[in-house]
Amino acid sequence: MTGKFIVIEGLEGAGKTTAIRTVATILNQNNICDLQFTREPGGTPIAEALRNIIKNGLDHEPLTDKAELLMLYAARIQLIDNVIKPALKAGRWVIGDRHDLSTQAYQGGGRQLDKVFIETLKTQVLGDFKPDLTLYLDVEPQIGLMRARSRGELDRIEQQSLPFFERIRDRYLALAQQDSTIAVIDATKSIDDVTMQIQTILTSWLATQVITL
Ligand code: Z5A
Repeated sequence: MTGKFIVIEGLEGAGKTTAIRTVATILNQNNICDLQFTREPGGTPIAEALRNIIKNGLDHEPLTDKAELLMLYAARIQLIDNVIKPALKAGRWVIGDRHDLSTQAYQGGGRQLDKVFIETLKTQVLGDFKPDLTLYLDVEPQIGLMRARSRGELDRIEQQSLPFFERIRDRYLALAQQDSTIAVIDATKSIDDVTMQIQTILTSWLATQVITL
């Protein structure tokens, strides 16, 4: 009896926080109540310390793109080995706020780091571990950034220019086309509409799963 790993992805301001609540509600309605929530980077003490450096830097030392990538994978494997895999093994379902697709989109698309370099690292660190289902909330960067920036101060990544976020969105969409476990949700719509889209996708996906409760 193992749990499933569902991930919510998207640009900042796409509505991941609301979507996570919606997913949890739908799972509860299907009698899946033993849930573990994670966020990336983060979710363990070491991974949270790395998150702080990735988001805010440290002592004005420039953080190189490659070091950022390595920290993301260090944080991810801490979370996978210490939290996600034990939870799945215990039959708990895991709902992740971001996972590896973020790295493919932000570091691969946004930072334009070498594809082979990222792929090699991913294979070495993660092996064949991947989410059972990813819900990608697709939003134009202008809309997402407007929503997110109304909240106040910007972190290291949020301070990037619009073309950076456009490259990320392009990469997300390209990757979603190649992977049937990634569902694209139109997140430019109202919160009610986005909730309906999630309900439809998740309900039909659940119907295809062999679930032992
Ligand atoms: N990052 C990376 O580069 N590489 C990686 O591998 C990983 C991460 C894993 C994490 O920061 C940063 O790390 C992130 C990517 C990078 N940086 N950026 N940029 P974070 O966790 O602090 O930030 P985030 O993941 O982008 O979260 P967010 O900005 O809070 O986005 P959100 O959760 O999607 O937004 P929200 O809080 O759900 O919604 C924002 C506002 O919009 C809120 O007021 C909502 O009420 C409103 N909203 C939401 N949906 C709607 C709709 N449909 N209509 C109208 N208004 C809406």
